[in-house]
Amino acid sequence: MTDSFDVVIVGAGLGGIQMLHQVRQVGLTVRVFEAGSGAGGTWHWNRYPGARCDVESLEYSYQFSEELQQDWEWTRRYSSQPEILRYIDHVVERFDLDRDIRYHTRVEALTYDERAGRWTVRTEAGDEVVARFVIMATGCLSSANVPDIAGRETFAGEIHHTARWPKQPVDLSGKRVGVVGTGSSGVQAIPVIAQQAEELYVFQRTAAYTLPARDQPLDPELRAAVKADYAGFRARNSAMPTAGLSRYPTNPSSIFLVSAAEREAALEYFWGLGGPLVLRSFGDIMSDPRANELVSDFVRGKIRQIVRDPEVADLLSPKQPIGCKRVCIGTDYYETFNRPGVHLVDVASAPIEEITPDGIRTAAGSHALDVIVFATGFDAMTGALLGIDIRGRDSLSLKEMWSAGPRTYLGLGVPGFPNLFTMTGPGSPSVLTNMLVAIHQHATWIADCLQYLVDHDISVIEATHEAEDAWGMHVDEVAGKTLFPSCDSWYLGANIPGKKRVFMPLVGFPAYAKTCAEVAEGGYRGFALTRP
Ligand code: NA7
Repeated sequence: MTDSFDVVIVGAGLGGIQMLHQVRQVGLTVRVFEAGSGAGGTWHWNRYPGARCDVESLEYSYQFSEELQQDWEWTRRYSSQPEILRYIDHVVERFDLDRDIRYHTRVEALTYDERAGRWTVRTEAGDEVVARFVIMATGCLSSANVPDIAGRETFAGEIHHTARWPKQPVDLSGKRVGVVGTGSSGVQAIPVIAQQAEELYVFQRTAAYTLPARDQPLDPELRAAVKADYAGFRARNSAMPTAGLSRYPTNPSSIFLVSAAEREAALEYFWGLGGPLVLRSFGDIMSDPRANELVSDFVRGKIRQIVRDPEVADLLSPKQPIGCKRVCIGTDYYETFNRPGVHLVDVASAPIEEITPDGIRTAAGSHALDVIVFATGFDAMTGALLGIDIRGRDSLSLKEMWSAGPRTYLGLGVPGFPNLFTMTGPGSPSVLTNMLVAIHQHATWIADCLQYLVDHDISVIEATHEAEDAWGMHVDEVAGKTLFPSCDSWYLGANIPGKKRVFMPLVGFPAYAKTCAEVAEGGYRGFALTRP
């Protein structure tokens, strides 16, 4: 007989495990399927050297349990991947979550049976369960982008992707290593790999802005002050557009209202604070291209100061507006290019043509390598969802429905796909915020919604087409007021060949959270509710 649950959750990353905990509190039966061998999602897979969160640890943590946030002791300003994984394991154990999670189980297909009002969930092994509700907690950055470069299979050495890094340590000492990609993952891995490898070749297509993390042991006074009022700290962060770092509010002044000396002093101050804070030095950086250019130029000046070879400094200097692609937060990134044995290879002017048994050949020449590391990112926001054959009413395929780009209502529901929730889905703030805040808001909203459906004897909830249309226009309109759509980025799907260019996340957390709350208070406006 096929197992049946009230709720199936797909994914046991940070989203899926909080969701599991909250679904249990509603009193529903639940099963979680996870492809990996353990919980953690992003933090389970991204074990590459130097992997570290770029959101401060006091903020990149759960807020659903006061005891948990009081008990857990973060050790650094930014947590390393192993520390976050230890935290996740602790949460799984503390809330006894493992008993409802099936690991090593990849979901392959979801099919809605309209007559029964149930989803059939099929796994790669061919097993099936049925569920009334399905919650997709598949993550925004989980479907690794492996570039289709000719000759990959002929390479005589090892190839690794940062997002599929082996559990056992990879020995790079004395090796000639090539890293392809200079986004956040490459920027974190490159300085650490440079310390181990004999020779390091960095294949850069687009230079990214890397801001110094200024990671350090967590200040015990700050930790104590936050713990003394964690709820207040969370509330203040959630009131910020990016749902974080409320200790350093954006200077609202226009950059053009200050003298050149004042501008320089403000930029130096925010640069010195570390992390992404330089983007908070003036109010018009993300809306006025001329203001943005002044800040971009300030960072380019820093690169010229740090990197000794002017040609290398020039190549490392980004041309696009700062913040348009996600800024990278690094430690000793630019300094690494002063090390002997570290070579920057410009694959914008001379693209990679092929992988040979000996290494990588670009249009300008060949580089002999023992190990290739792809730090080439993800099919973001939609990749993991569309990697599953999801069929709603009338066998409608989500993949077909989203062929012109993802469309949702609130980033939570899709018309034609009843009782299916997309946690941190496209159209919600997700990756433009601290993901833990986005996860908390969605897990709480979905759990409250399930409670409402149970209490009101409602069997089916489904976003309406009207609500979805209006929401899509809203997401576009808000993005259009910013510089985000002005360069190629994974926010737009521009990193994946053939992917439709649509700006996927919603800019601005507080207004979004307010709308979601109003939708719920209004009896789930924009959703059609059906009683049996
Ligand atoms: P990103 O930010 O998407 O970076 C991927 C990098 O790989 C980027 O520099 C790409 O260049 C480069 N890339 C991708 N494909 C190729 C090919 N075919 N040839 C050369 N270079 C290529 O992914 P990350 O994993 O670093 O970070 C993702 C997020 O994780 C990050 O923003 C944080 O939120 C955490 P491009 O810019 O496309 O020219």
